Amino acid sequence: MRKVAIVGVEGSGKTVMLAGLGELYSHPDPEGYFLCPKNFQTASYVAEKIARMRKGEWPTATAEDVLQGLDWTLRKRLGPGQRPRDVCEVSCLDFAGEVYRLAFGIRQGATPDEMQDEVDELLSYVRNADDLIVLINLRDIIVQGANDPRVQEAMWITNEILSYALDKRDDGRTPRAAIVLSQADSYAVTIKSCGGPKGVLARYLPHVANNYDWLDVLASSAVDKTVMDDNGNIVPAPDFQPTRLRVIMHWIRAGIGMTVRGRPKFTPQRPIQHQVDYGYGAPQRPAPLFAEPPPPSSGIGQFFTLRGRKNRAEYWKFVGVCFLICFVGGLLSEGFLLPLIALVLFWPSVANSVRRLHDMNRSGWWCLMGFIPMISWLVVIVLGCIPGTIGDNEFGPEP
Ligand SMILES: Nc1nc2c(ncn2[C@@H]2O[C@H](COP(=O)(O)OP(=O)(O)OP(=O)(O)O)[C@@H](O)[C@H]2O)c(=O)[nH]1
Ligand SMILES: [Mg+2]
Repeated sequence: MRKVAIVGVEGSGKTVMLAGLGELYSHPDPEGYFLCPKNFQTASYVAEKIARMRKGEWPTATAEDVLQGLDWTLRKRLGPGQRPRDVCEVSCLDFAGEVYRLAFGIRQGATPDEMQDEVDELLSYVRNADDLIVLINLRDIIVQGANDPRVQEAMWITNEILSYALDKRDDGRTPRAAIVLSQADSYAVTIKSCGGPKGVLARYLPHVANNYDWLDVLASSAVDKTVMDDNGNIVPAPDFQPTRLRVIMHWIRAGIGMTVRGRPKFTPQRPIQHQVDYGYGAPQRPAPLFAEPPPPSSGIGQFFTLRGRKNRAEYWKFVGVCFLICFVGGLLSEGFLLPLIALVLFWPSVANSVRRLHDMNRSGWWCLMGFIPMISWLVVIVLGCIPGTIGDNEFGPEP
């Protein structure tokens, strides 16, 4: 179960983002990933909010006493006729921004009795997340400005949420975390003029930028098209699509299988692909080198396939057998057979290294390092020592 906490003060865009993610991933993305609701409440929450937005209305502010649990299974479609693979479970909660004020704001400690359960639930939601997405609405910091007392408090709460969530837990784990600037559709020019989302943070919220510069900072929006309604308000266009939220799912996916014990790793191990082009040069994620379906786990095929993962024990077994074959072959034939043995073992050795790299959630291309003279032996040892990622990763289930 991957607990993804999408948090932020009131109006930061939590509800819109959660509904948008559910809607966007109700269809498989170009790589085949989709979200399958685990219960009716999740499906109806998304349907109701999206229907409202398609009518040109934003969802109403979440009421203080409403706590909506959303549970999905992230799945990946394989080839035609094949059953989709479960990647992980994603569970989120939608709280009212007002509960964040009670838990982290200046009224902290003055929580009315009837709200205590919500506040406790929120604290445990933030504290136990695997992935923490802290939303900051660009409108608040750019238009309202940090001189507005309500925005000041909102930013204080954001800071408090981050410090509470990233404080070391009893089990030594810390969540991966990202600051997401929401409503980026309205502020693309500002983002560009600041040189990207980190630049926006540095210009408008320097204290947050100074403290959390080491976190991922992304810009996103739940709608790709807006129109002005009769009252002059900007509302979603009836045919809007939440495609700009893909950046969020890519960030979540980049953490799957990532070890977060001990020293936290906040930056995705692989660069994430921003499908949203705000014009400030997004990093590109290379297409996976070896795609699904899963590799043959038995028979001779397992030594030749480049798909899937190999743990350290399997890797060393293979290296040991190769060594033995070379040693015995060299002895018996006084070296005459060695070139032939090398030829036969070449591809299985490459496959062995590539699958070990996959176990570490690294691209198989790294095995080319093994062809550099002098360090190839070092590569063999390093590949056999680094532990694989825990749980599923981009290349398949844990071996
Ligand atoms: N243009 C645009 N506006 C957005 C976007 N996301 C949020 N907004 C604006 O921000 C407002 C608040 O969004 P919500 O999702 O309701 O915020 P929330 O965090 O759930 O707020 P509470 O329920 O009060 O805690 C919306 O009514 C929109 O005006 C977006 O992607 N694009
Ligand atoms: Mg809400």
